[in-house]
Amino acid sequence: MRPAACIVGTLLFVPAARAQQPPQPAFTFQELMIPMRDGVRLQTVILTPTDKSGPLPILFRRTPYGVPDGPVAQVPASLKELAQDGYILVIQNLRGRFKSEGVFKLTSQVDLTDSTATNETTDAYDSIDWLVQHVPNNGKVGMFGVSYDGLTTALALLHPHPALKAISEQAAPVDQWMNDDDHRYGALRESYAFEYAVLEQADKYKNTHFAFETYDTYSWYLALGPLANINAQYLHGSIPYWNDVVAHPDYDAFWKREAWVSQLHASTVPNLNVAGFWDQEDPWGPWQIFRHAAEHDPDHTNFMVAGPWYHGQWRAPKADSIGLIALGGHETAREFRETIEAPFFRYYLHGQGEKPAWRATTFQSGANRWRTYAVWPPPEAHPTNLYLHADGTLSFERPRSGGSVYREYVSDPANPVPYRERPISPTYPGGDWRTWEVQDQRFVDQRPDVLTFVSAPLDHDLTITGEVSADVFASTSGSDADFVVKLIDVYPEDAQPNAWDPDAGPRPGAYAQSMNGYELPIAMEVRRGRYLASYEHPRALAPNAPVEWRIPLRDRDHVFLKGHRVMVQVQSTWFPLIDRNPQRFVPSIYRATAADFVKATQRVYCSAALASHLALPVVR
Ligand code: PG9
Repeated sequence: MRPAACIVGTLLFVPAARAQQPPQPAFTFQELMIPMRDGVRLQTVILTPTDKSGPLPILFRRTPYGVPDGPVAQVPASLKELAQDGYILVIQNLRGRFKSEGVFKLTSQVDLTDSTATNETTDAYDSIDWLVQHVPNNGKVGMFGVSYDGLTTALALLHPHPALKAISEQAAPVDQWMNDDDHRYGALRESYAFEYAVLEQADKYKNTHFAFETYDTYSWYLALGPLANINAQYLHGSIPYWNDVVAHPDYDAFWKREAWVSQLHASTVPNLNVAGFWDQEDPWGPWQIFRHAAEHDPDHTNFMVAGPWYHGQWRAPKADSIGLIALGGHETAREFRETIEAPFFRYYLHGQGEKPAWRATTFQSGANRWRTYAVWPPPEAHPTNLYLHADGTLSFERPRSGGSVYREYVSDPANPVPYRERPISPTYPGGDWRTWEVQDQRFVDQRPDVLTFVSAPLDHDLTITGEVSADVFASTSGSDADFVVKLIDVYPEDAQPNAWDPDAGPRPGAYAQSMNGYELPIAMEVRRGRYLASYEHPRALAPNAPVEWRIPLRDRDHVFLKGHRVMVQVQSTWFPLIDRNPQRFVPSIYRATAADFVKATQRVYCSAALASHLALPVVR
């Protein structure tokens, strides 16, 4: 087996050497090169269960991260529930990765009008065509996978092979300029886009981790300065995907072609979409696929599942907590696989059991319970405005004061707000990247460049189910700016009893391991001023003129419990997650020079006329 790499797909298999040896391996192992329509051959591993007989369905996963390179002794924990039903597992390296021939372009572009083109959709089609003819099977193929493997799964929807009877795309991105891994509404996810491009394009035969020479990557990115230095000092144009990012700052034809989901307008194959509410990489794509497929779904084959998970956590053995946040005794990952995922594939690929009776299932955080919905969002959720007030409070009452009422701060690109507590580890492997979205936000709420608004303790539970958004009226003294909005659940000061002897006090490190006063992010997002009026044609902001910033905060299902408080934080840097906005308008931030980065005074308005607020889908 290939040594475990960092990526979620590899969670699916553990090296045989480290596992306890059962009397016989769980699967027979076969490695083949499957030919595509243009003659390129893709490295493919076929694992056939040794404890099942009869024609079985095929479960197919396509990955850029590597396939097992030897017999798999045991069924991995993440597949135990599925494996009980019996599937031939097929895992394939994408074109240009590892032993697969061709070139890996790190692209989602699919041109269905070009009959000579190859792409992830045609490679899936050709592989399935070959598999059903050459591997004894029951005529039914499923695809599934997390993240890139979810993307290759979802791309099969654009022209599915007739034998493809069910898929589960899990955390698949759909438009890398608009959201998910690489940008948020055009704001570059600097650390991710750079480190991921190196990971996958520095060496065909491995996943490469950029060698930072500074321990705290916050310091490394700050010392790096303008983005142009990435190529000038480190990559020297050697990473094609990074070159594309730099060459296409705006939402141009290149990115619109990458936004493959714009071609999806029907549920073409039964699909279980899976998303994590705290997915630090691809939280948005699955909801878009779900919505696009719902445009035409007469047979009701398009389903949505969302849970309290970081990227791919639903494949962990249990997921009974995320970071410090306990999930009410539920083993949410195991429960998802046992009661949702395995029955879904059992129904469509084995013809046993029943079709899901719901359209969406969520694990509702706060209340910590599974919920099913016949429609999403549920009709009983009503958009309700939660207003930011100039005294730092939050309430459902609209501010009454007229005139120019605001709070302000100075945003300094030379001293950006860290997105998580320093020192910040590289994105991969290991480190704290996976759980940063549940990190206690007290580490920044006293900074002079972070505004905090907080409600009174709630006198009843507040349930939000559906799409959340922020509508902030704000100005900058510069000519470009970012605004980041965070919706936070503040736990009571006595949320849990102290777990230490009162005389001895807490062990070192234990005091911070408590939910008392914890500030748990529920939703966070950024928007970049240059793209407020147009994603295609960036424009400078007029200095000191308040404008409306609509900031989508995605689909949620959360209960702020009685006694908790609701908090909103607003800031203008989020580093190095998001690159620093120079705050002076330049035609392309990739060509900004150090002199372009200037301090700016940001104002957030809280008056009757300019009533900044969050729109919450409140269930009464
Ligand atoms: N988030 C990763 C990714 C998916 C698709 C494109 C680029 C990156 C992943 O975990 O696979």
